[in-house]
Amino acid sequence: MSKQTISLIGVPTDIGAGHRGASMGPEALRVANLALRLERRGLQVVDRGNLHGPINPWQPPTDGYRHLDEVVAWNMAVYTAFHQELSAGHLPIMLGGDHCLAIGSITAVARHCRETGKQLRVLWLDAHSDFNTAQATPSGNIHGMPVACLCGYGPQVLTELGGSAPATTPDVFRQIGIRSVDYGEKQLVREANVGIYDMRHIDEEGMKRVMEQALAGIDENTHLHVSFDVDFLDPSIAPGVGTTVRGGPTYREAQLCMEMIADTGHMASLDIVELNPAFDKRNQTAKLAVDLVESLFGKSTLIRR
Ligand code: HAR
Ligand code: MN
Ligand code: MN
Ligand code: MN
Repeated sequence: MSKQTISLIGVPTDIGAGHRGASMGPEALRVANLALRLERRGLQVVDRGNLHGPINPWQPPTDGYRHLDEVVAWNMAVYTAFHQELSAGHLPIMLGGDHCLAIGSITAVARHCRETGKQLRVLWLDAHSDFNTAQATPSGNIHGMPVACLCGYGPQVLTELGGSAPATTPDVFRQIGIRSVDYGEKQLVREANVGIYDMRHIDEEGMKRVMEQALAGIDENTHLHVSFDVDFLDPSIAPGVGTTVRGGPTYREAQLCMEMIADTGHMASLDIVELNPAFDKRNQTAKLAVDLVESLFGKSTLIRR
């Protein structure tokens, strides 16, 4: 079998976020040697450089959304680039950028799945469930809305980014690490029946059982997409994000989570988002993210099983 090719796609924007600085995420991940670390795992890595898009005008919301036009422009660029890499048989990694960009990446993945007859599963590693709507959002920040948009709840320019229908449905999602859901958002995720493994669930059952449940049913025909919002991690180890929420997974819990995903052998695309170097110290959060991504690609602490 030929070497798996990984394509890195930088998306330097904070257009959907409530703090400036996630636009510096792609470079922080490069400086933390993401490409070299993956190459050392025997993978072929091509860095496609950065996508381009509108500047952040830093405006208040209109009709419940901040920067909707700019968010659409950036997501169209992500959608096109991601789909191109998937069609070429590559494993794309989006270097975000804030989490609104997952609308573009996952819309592309969903299209690729329709074209190849694959079953989509999305693991959403995050402190937040990102299921807000214009009515429910406390902020208008679209990085709090991507899962809702992907499931058809949101402005048509985002819900139909890839054509005439929503990209996917709530049943493909498994959310891990959730501990901050807004009032109206909570009703929405309940109604939509999104698969949520919140921190309470992780505390009570342990990361191992939670991951067994979240990964259940994955088989040869599954395209597994991992959307890794760095604020998933406990802020004591990952301060370099815009929206820290205490009470997240420890280093060892996060590592186990990543190793169990790697063990499936079916991860076929990845987002690394919400890394914000403006809040970081000595690039430690980028280095931690790279370390955990190595685990996602099979670096293991196991001696033998
Ligand atoms: N739920 C809040 C809002 O909608 C905060 C969302 C923060 N989102 C992220 N991505 N950082 O998960 O404004
Ligand atoms: Mn494929
Ligand atoms: Mn998020
Ligand atoms: Mn988050």
